[in-house]
Amino acid sequence: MKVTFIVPAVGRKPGQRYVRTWQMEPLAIATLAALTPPQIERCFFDDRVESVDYDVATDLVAISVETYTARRAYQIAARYRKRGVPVVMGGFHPTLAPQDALAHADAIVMGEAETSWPELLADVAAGKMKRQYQQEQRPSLAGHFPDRSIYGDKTYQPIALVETARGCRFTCDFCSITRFYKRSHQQRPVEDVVQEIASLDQRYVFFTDDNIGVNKARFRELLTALVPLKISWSAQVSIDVARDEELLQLMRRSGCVCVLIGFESLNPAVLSRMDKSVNGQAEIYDDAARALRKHGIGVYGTFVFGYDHDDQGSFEQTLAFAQRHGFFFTAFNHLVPFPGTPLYDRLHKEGRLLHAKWWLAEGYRFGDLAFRVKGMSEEQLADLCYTFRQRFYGPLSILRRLANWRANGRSPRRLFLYLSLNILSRNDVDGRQQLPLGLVGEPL
Ligand code: B12
Repeated sequence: MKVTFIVPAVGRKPGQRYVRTWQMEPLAIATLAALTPPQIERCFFDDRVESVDYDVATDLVAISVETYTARRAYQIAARYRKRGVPVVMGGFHPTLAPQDALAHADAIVMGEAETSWPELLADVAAGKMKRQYQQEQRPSLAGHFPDRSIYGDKTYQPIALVETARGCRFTCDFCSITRFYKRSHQQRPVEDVVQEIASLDQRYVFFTDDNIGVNKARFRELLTALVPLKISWSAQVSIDVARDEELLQLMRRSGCVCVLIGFESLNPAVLSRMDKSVNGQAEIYDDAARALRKHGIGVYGTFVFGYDHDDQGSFEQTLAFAQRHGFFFTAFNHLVPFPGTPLYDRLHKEGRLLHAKWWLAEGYRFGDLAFRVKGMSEEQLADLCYTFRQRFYGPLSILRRLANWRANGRSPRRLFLYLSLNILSRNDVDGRQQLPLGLVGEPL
């Protein structure tokens, strides 16, 4: 038996290179490859960095699907199913919008795949694949190591994705994680993480955890174990880590280059609406940014716009905040109603969704709003996000943010990272904007 794994792209602008900052190693595929019994032959196409060769014979196709890649996934699935090859889908979108995915797949795997995937493969071998798989309990992550040999010689960003834990306890209304993991948090043993990192070729690691600092004692244990590995790393953390000086010192010693913090908004009314209680009051933001700066830790600040209290002033204020503190990166995102989130349900109930399945809507592009915004038009909000991304990644802003020398420039390597990644992000602002979802004209 032979399985072909596929990662779909969001879409493609004719004649243009794919968004470079999105071309990262797909950890889900290495995880599934490791869970595949050795007697099963494996093949892998990554639509973001190469073309899918539909002529390569296969018995089963397994596609990893996010909401933004659903349209492209369905197009790829249609090509295989036309040839009589069964298609399985898994990942965030099939889990949170199962009926949508089932209309385009022979089977779906909902949630984590550690026990469901081997079960499905056994069913396929016995000729009795079911339509839906979902494991009852969260799997233990101990003793599981991804098989990165599946990546072959594909050209990804030179950064390894490593998990130390999955899930998040917070309940932000726009986030898919809460629903996917049902608010639970599952950790890998620190010795497994260390063993995996020691086996990697890359020395730069992005931890995929949704909040790597959620359990402070375990975070300290992990950081202490990372020190001798001499890696550089980045991860998502919640703002509360910045209150702990000793932890910040240990983070720096263990090779932390940059942390991604979901500040989301400087407006307390918006924070309360989105249920981002962990951020407390926006007035602690300056203290947190100063503490990180003092310890030479770069900040990737992410912000979201489109709540009812947002206006152009919110953008100006946010840009000034990010520049004042010399942030390494920022994301000026508009609010996205991902299916399965409380935000989606609320906007649906209020009749504000422009399309119930916006991810399949004809003509919908990356950067377009999917719901009726209050206080300005959808186009105005989309333009503001684009304009402020351009301003943040403009040449003068890049130079100005070097004033945070400790985090962004203190060594030739750090300076190189800061400049090259900012220039790359600057190029990708245009690469992503108005990116069509899927291939234009290809049937679903
Ligand atoms: C690392 C990461 C990225 C990286 C790259 C990831 C990559 N694959 O190349 C970067 C930074 C580029 C990125 C970009 C974006 N990301 Co991102 N990303 C993540 C993050 C933090 C980790 C992903 C990961 O590797 N997890 C570890 C693996 C092992 O877990 P997993 O993918 O869930 O896989 C398990 C199961 O889902 C299942 N499974 C998955 N696929 C399949 C397929 C089959 C067939 C089967 C059987 C099972 C299965 O099995 C696996 C093992 O249990 C997740 C959040 C998260 N916690 O997962 C967000 C996340 C996936 N990203 C998200 C988003 C929105 C984006 C962006 C749109 C952000 C933006 N505005 O630019 C872009 C889109 C880029 C694209 N799709 O090309 C959302 C997706 C939500 C949704 N409903 O679709 C997530 C969930 C974050 C969130 N908080 O909501 N991302």
